[in-house]
Amino acid sequence: MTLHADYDPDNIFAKIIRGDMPSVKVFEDDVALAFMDVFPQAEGHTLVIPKQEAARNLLDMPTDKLGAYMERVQKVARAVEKGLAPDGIVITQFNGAPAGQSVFHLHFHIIPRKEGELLGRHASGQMADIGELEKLAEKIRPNLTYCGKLPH
Ligand code: DGP
Repeated sequence: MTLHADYDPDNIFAKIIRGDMPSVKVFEDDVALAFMDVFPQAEGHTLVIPKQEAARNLLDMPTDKLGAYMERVQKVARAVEKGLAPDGIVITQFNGAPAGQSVFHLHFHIIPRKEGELLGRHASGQMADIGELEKLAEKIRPNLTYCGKLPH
C-alpha cells in the first residue's frame, strides 16, 4: 500500500528541500540535494534526494528524470570516496515501509564501509552530533568539483 500512496509534501525531506528543516548539506543543484544522514549507519552516511519531483520512491520517479538524478548519486558517492577513503561503499534505496523505507521522498543512501566494522542499524539509534556531521561534510564537499562533469 505504501508503495503507491499519495506524496506527502510535508515529509521531512520535502521540508529540508524547502529549508523548513535544517540539514548538513554536502551538495545541491537544481536536480538533487545531498546531506548527511542524522541516523548514520556508518561514519559519513550521506543521502541524495531529487529536488523537483514529488516521488515517494524509485517506482514513482519519472524515467526521463532518473538519469540526471543518478549522475548526482554517483557524483556524491565519488566525493564520499575521495573525502573519507572507505574500504567499500554501500549504495542502497528502499521502496515502501515493508521494504524498510521510513521517509517517503525518494533517496539513495551512500554508506561508507570500513573493513571489519559492523554496519549500524537502519534509521534507528541515537541522533548524530551535528558538529561531527559537519566535520565529515567538510571532508566530502571539496571533492565534488573533481568528480566528473555533469552534462545536465
Ligand atoms: P529510509 O528508511 O530508507 O526511508 O531512510 C531514511 C533515512 O533518513 C534514515 O537513514 C534516517 C534518515 N533521517 C530521518 N530523519 C532525518 C532528518 O530529519 N534529517 C536527516 N538528515 N536524516 C534523517
